[in-house]
Amino acid sequence: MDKKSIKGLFVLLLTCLVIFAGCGKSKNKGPLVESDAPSKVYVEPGKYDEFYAFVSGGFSGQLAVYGLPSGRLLRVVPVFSQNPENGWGYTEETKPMLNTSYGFVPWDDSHHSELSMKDGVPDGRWLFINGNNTPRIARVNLSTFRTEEIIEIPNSAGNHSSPFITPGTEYVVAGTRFSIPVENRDVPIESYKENFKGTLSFLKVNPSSGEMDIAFQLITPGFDYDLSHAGKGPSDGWFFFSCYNSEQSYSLLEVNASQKDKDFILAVNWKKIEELVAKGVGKEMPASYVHNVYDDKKHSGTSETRKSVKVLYPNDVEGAMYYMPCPKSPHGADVDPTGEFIVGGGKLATVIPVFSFSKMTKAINEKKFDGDVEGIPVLKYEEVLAGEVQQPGLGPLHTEFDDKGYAYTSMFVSSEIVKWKVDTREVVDRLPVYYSVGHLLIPGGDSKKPWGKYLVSMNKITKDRFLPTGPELSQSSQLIDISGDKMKLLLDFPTVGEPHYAQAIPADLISKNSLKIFKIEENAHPYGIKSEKDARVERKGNEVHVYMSAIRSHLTPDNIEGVKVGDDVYFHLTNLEQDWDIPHGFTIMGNQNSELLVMPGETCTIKWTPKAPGIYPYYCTDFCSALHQEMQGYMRVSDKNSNVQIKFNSNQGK
Ligand code: RUQ
Ligand code: CUA
Repeated sequence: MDKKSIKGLFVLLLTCLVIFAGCGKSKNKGPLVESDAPSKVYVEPGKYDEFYAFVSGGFSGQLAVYGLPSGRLLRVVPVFSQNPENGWGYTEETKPMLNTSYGFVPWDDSHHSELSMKDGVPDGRWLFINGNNTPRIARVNLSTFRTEEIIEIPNSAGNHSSPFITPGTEYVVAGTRFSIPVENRDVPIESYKENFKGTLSFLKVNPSSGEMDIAFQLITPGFDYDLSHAGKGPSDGWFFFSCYNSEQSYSLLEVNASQKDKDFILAVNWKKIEELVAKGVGKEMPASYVHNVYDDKKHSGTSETRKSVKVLYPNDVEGAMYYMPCPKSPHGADVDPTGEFIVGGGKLATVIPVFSFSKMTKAINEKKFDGDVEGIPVLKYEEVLAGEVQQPGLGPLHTEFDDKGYAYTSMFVSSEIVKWKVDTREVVDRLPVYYSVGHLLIPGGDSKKPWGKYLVSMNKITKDRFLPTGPELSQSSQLIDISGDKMKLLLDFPTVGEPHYAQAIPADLISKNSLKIFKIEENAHPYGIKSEKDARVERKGNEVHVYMSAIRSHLTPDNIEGVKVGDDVYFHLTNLEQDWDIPHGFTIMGNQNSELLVMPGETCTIKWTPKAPGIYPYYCTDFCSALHQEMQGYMRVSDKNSNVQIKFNSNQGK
């Protein structure tokens, strides 16, 4: 949610909140839930949830995984931010994953999680998530729940309309929120109109490995490209990007970018552009961006810099891009399950415009244009509009769909979810949420076949929903039953970071493929060992490599001598366990790095540079066994000039 741009209305909302909060010391904030609500969210001990929900972390930069309907937090998957809890971004193996053309970037702002799809339906293989600040897209493998790829997006700034995907996971997209000079260079900001451009990047996804590669980049007028969704069914082959600031202002946007009555949704015929590119249209532009891949046999990431990107301008792709006028500062651009309707969420609009794909193609064929922007024709609003949802509420942002022909739109300002019928656009139900919803999710809710049943409202303001925890409150999500005619509130649950978008999928599509261990015989880590007897310490100049094993309940070697002040010591810890859920951890006194948390069959490396002579205990940090506290060892560090030789003990003969 772009809070600033709707400040005025927001103030109004706050006033309402104040009035609301002040109007009673009642303990019941909002409607009481119905008496059957507890049984609908209660997941018996030992039983599993029905859905996995993958919730973007917003400013945490991570991805959180919850069970629905319980709202239980199952896991936080580190993506763009370092995580000392398990060493992500601290270990030698994972540091390359956070490399960018700006150097090592330990944080990002992740807004949208998007599941891979097959035939327009989430298939549970991968999850894509955007890094908003340092433009990147990450891919998480849903059998390991680990980030295995991060690719940077050149010529982009504020990678917000991303990483939405096509129905067959052919492409993920990355549209820039901030227009900037392409290529980026030193120009006066006042030269915005002349020099600043938007870019929409299409990344090809390898169907077997999932690996991404920037296929082409469209250079577009200098607007703010906010959100997007792919067409499906009849509209498969098209992509729809909402954009605001068609005023092209570069200061006081909350006022200056709200001047026009309508901004746009940009319709892009990617299939047509794909054909043009195959014919050689477009040109390579020098660019520098980084592609990082994690190999789960080598248990290591590698980072590679790429040097050019294929760009196309509007006049290269004539007949493949059209602007549809959309009231007013649109945010969400959502396509219904049939693929016929495109819903715009105008943050400041009083209606929800619903565009018709068939009318759009007709208008294109009949050239029903209202001029153009830098060569991109603008279609006439009435010619592409199916109709408007009247009086939906205030501040429509995002729309998801159920399996019964209904749409659900989040209303930030009036703080409610509004249910309406897609084909008639008539509002049939509304439910207040607490408070100020941003995105909402329905399992499969942006796909061809939504599973429906639940809706999660991800609210931006928590206020009085939970016990106070000082000035900072965790964000609140609300689970809503949408199986009947009327929406019913079931549950509030706190979430980590600041969730923006999230997606959910039936549990068995993921759980059946979930990996339990890494096979030790497949461990191809260059410093990995296959058994305790291979454990050793080697000196190479001032580098000391400790090939260490961990297995209940011993770290081998557990005594090391001959390390000197100023040495770079690399602890390569291999967990020899081959049993599910038996990690071992590692740390050493004074370690100015994170811990290691090593899964069965895996090898991880932490670098340590001792600064003073002495004895340094190390130990396993994960309570792995009855003798976990015995899983310890000593490192002797000698003076720089000492002649103590490398010496260590192994566990042989024990
Ligand atoms: S969002 S402000 Cu409404 Cu998707 Cu990021
Ligand atoms: Cu291994 Cu505790």
